[in-house]
Amino acid sequence: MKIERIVLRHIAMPLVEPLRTSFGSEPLRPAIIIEIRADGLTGWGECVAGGYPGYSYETIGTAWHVLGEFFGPAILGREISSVDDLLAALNRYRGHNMARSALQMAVWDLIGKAEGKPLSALLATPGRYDRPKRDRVEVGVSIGIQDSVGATLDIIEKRLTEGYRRIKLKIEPGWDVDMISAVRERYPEIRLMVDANSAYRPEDADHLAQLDAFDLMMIEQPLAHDDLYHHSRLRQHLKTPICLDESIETLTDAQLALHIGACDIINIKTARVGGLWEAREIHDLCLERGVPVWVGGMLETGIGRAANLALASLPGFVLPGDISATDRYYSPDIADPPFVLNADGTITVPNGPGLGVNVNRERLDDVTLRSVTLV
Ligand code: OSB
Ligand code: MG
Repeated sequence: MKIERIVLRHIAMPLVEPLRTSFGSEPLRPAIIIEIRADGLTGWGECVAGGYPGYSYETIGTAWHVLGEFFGPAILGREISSVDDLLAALNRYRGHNMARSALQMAVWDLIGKAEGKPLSALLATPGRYDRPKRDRVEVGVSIGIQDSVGATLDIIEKRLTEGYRRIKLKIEPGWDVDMISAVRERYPEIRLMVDANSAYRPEDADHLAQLDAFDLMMIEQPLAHDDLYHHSRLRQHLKTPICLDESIETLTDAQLALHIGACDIINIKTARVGGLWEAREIHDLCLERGVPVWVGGMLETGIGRAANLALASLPGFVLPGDISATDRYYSPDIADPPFVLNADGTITVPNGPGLGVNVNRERLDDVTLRSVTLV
């Protein structure tokens, strides 16, 4: 397929409920929506870089620059018929995983549409796994830092009533042991985990060990993104399993982390690792090693959410993902149909061609701040 046109749209989506983490919160979720045209087909991708370099060094501005000046031009007018072709075209560029991943998502969508296959089937090629992919995946919900313990208990109650069966709470120094203790007292049985987004230092090890009392599924990314070494030390000090998010940007990061015992679990985010291809490679490594993985979220619109669901259908994703229903994030979303929670706490994996969602162009226009067309 010859790539004929690429459109980048910088959008701002009002969040139903902003997510406060240890590095802040954004009431308007920015994203770059990529549209690529080839052979009369349209592929969609979503770049989840934030408005500021908090979770990642990438921002909407850096992604706009890199997509418009380098990654887009590298495939424009070229024959791209497989993900391999895309990887080869981008091979000479380093980093910028969120921008890279968004373009790759659009290429997977195009290929799925050209072949009439859902993304989940493209990812689970015949013979690749000895277990079948799932058609619905277990999901959980991520709850931000609230103003009070009471507000936290209320929102947990609301999420449990909605049918979520795994709760993740964002923590930071000053918002951890007492809050979690109150939550555990009220809900002794729920599947509970915490995410620190790198808010602690190695000296906090004894403090973090107090969390061992609360039967948490895991603590996600307690220490700095570039500090596998102290994660491996901390792991010796805690009973609570350690999950890495920010620290794992490549397959070799995952290999090193497992080799030195820096984590028990990995949160795989397609955007953070540079694409679905790379996400699947890390999944395959962990599957082979018996390391549990789950699909992380970046408050995606329906476009990125569809990709997350397809990824989560692979057999190694044995823990619930941060893939909540559409109404937890956007009302309305820019893609249809909305994703809804099934009665068993799962979401159904799309099975239309490619991502399996329809972008509503009118709604997309409503939230677009600027756009550029590469031809
Ligand atoms: O650390 O997992 C994180 C959102 C933005 C940046 C970082 C993170 C998150 C989430 C969102 O936790 C989870 C979701 O999309 O529901
Ligand atoms: Mg995280």
